[in-house]
Amino acid sequence: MTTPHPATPSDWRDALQQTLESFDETGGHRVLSQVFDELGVEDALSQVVLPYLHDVGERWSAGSIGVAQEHCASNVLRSRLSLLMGATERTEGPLAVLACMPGERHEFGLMATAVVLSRLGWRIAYLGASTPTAELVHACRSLQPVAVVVTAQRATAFAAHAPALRRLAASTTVHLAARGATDEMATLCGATLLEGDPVWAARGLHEALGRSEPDASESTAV
Ligand code: B12
Repeated sequence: MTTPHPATPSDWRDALQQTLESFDETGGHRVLSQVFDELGVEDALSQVVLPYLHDVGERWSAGSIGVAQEHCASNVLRSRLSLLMGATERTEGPLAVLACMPGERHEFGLMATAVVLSRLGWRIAYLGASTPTAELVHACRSLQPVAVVVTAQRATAFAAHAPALRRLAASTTVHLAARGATDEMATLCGATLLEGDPVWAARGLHEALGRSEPDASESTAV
């Protein structure tokens, strides 16, 4: 029996579930190559990969899959997003510094934003999971980015570092994103909220800073 070719975003997510959650990493990579190819990177991230991650978490918290399956799926997706982040080497373009707040290890949303900004012509300094605030400030002092995006699942992660974020916001635009980012936190930190899904948020950030359309010829799916 052959598996039907996925036709809808839900079919693609099912295909990821069938491969990654039975530890078939090769099959999972194959599905990812196909979906990036067929839907394009942005739609594949927005409609398939990020919602799939959400579903994985729901299955894991409902006990229908174990932590090993969740880790296997996460690792394959992380390696793929890392490849996409490195797919464009730029020496010009606005620079964004992206980091998760201290203690925060959920980084897929931030990685997706990095991928999209990069494809829109930005240079990215990706500092990744659980970045100490002092290191973030130090990096920004030397890199002088146009924008800084910081993420946290919990609002308290922003609140605990509000003074440092406020100081940073005096020299660049600081954007708070992900579940912990609220109006209250943005006000407290002198920052701006970056709302919506990571793909749309990247487009919004790009438009807000008045940049031109992407040079799609430089971007390749991996
Ligand atoms: C993968 C994953 C992990 C991985 C992360 C690996 C990695 N390198 O990122 C690992 C295994 C490390 C992990 C650890 C933990 N996790 Co976890 N994890 C997940 C999972 C399955 C996917 C998260 C994800 O990336 N989703 C994709 C993002 C894009 O979707 P989202 O989180 O819904 O975000 C939405 C918005 O907030 C926004 N957004 C998110 N990020 C960004 C970034 C930007 C820039 C923008 C603009 C927008 C944006 O976009 C999304 C809407 O489209 C979720 C399940 C879920 N339901 O989300 C659980 C989940 C987030 N984890 C959870 C928990 C409890 C934990 C742990 C505490 C488990 C434990 N006991 O150790 C630890 C905490 C680690 C830490 N200190 O941060 C809970 C959180 C519950 C809560 N409300 O706080 C969830 C929801 C699982 C669940 N159903 O219980 N986790």
